[in-house]
Parts: sequence; C-alpha cells; structure tokens
Amino acid sequence: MKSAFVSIIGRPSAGKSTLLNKICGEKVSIVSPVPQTTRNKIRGIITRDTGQLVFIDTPGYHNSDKKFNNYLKDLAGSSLAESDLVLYVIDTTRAPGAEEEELLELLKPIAAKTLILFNKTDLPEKNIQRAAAYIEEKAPGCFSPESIFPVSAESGDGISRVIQHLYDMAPEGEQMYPDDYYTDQQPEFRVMEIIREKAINISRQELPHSIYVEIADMEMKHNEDGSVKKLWVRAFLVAERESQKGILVGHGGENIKNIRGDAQRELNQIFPYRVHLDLRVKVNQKWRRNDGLLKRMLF
Ligand SMILES: Nc1nc2c(ncn2[C@@H]2O[C@H](COP(=O)(O)OP(=O)(O)OP(=O)(O)O)[C@@H](O)[C@H]2O)c(=O)[nH]1
Ligand SMILES: [Mg+2]
Repeated sequence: MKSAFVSIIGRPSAGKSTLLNKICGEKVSIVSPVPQTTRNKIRGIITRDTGQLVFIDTPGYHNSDKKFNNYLKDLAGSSLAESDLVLYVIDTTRAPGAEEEELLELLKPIAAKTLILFNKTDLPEKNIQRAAAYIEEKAPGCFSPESIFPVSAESGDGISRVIQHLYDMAPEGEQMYPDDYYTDQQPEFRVMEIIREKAINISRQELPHSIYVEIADMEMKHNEDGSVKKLWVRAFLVAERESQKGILVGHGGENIKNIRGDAQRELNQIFPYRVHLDLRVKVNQKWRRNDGLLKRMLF
C-alpha cells in the first residue's frame, strides 16, 4: 500500500483550495476570489485500492511585514517539512512575483518530490510559456518536463494525471485515516470556515482580512429516541472596526441575513444532520496583533 502526505503550496489565489476540493470531490477548503482566504493547514484525503494520499492545503505564500501574514507564511513553509510530496501551484494568468522566486528557492532542494502545476489553463489569459520560462530561468535544470502539469483546478482538466503521478511517486506505508474520510477537520472548525467564506464573498476589498469567526456555543439536540435532531450553533462574525461591523450587518441587516442563510444552507449539505445557525456580528479591535489569539487560530 502507498501512503503519503502531499503539501499544496503557492501564492495567494493560485487555486490551491480549489484544487484540493477537486481532488477530494468534496468541499474541504473554503475558496474565494480574495487572496489569503486559507489561514490553516487543511487536510483532504483520498483513498484508493493502491493506497491513501493526505493533501495539506496551505495559506497563500505572501511577503509582508505584517505579523499576521508572517504567521501564515510560516505555516505554509512548515508544511514542506511534514510532507513526502509537494504540489506547487502557479496561476498562469498572472506574471510571476517575488514570492515565486522565494518558493523556488525552498523547492529546489526537494525538486525530486515536487510537481509543478500550471493552473487556470481554462482561462484565455493563461500564459504557460511565461511560467515555464520563469521556472527555467530561476531554477535551471531543477524540474524535468515530466514533473510539470498544465491543469485547471476549476474544471478538473489534467488532475487525474497528477493524482496518478503522485501515487507512482508515493512511498509504501500504512493508511492513516479510515477509507471513508475525506478530511479530518472538526465540525466546529468547518462551521467557522463556511461562515467566513460566505462573509468574504459578500464583502469587499480589505474587509475579508479583518474578520474571523468565533463559536460561542454549539450543542447537539436529540430526539426522545436518542437520535440526532439538529446541531445548534451560535457564532459571531468578528470585525476589527465598527465601520466593518456596519458593512457585515448591511442595510437593514440584509448582509448578515444573507451570510447566515448561505452558511446554514451549505452546512446542511455538509453534515448528515440539520444545522441551525444563530449568527451575530461584533468587534475585536486590533485582533490581528494579538499573539495569543493568532496562535490559537492559525495552525
Ligand atoms: N478559471 C479558473 N479559476 C480558478 C481556477 N483555480 C482557482 N480559480 C479561482 O481562483 C480564485 C482563488 O482560488 P482559491 O482556490 O481560493 O485559491 P488559493 O490558492 O487557495 O488562495 P489562498 O487561500 O488565498 O492562498 C477563486 O476565485 C477560484 O474560483 C482555475 O483552474 N480556473
Ligand atoms: Mg486557499
């Protein structure tokens, strides 16, 4: 049996989480058009007759002097040491940036266990030649053409070849999770992430970076016969400033109503029981400078 941890690494918005979801065939990691959506190392699992691959989605690798961003960057970097194999995802619609060069430096010594994915090939503005030339310029001779795959994480094009290649490369080992697991995330974390995704997708500009979700209470309600009736959740969307709280609430409470509705709908699809969500908005000033909170939140 084959068994491997596979890190998914790349710049913000390269399509890492979209890729993980496509590979697993389930919503494992939240996705948005806003860079730096993923804040944790998120595991997605596939199991076949030949073995098990455990993928680790990571926060977008991004240079910044902000404490919060550095936590995210360290998380992404640390996943490399924990992995047998690496998928380096590049958005071929964007010109390579400084992070690309830094990532290549990290990946050069482990090029033999790394596959490079040229993503978003479904878009007309893709530029595969530019990406290939950049790799050859910054890491000459390090990555063979056989380790580079044009894909579309969105449509799934090219993904099955990548998975097959990973199975070929994976070492022998014991299965780490039961056959039917596609993620190891706790329900509480998944609830927080889905709420955050819905909030990011209705809000704009820098607001997404200013919010987090806090679960105030979570309780499983049972029927008289002991069967599960529903999961009852009270959660807070936490913003950094009063003005942001206003945006999240929206005119006449319209935004928070939509976020709650969208999140509850998706949670009801994900969990095998009904979920009832009570969602409110509050402010925690300067939370991104709070080391204790960041350490608990970013793992
Ligand atoms: N057209 C197209 N869009 C894609 C593809 N892959 C990802 N996207 C879009 O790109 C945006 C970013 O995708 P994510 O999967 O959230 O990117 P990410 O790398 O996880 O981003 P961070 O978590 O911020 O690092 C979303 O709007 C996706 O729908 C692709 O293959 N084709
Ligand atoms: Mg992501």
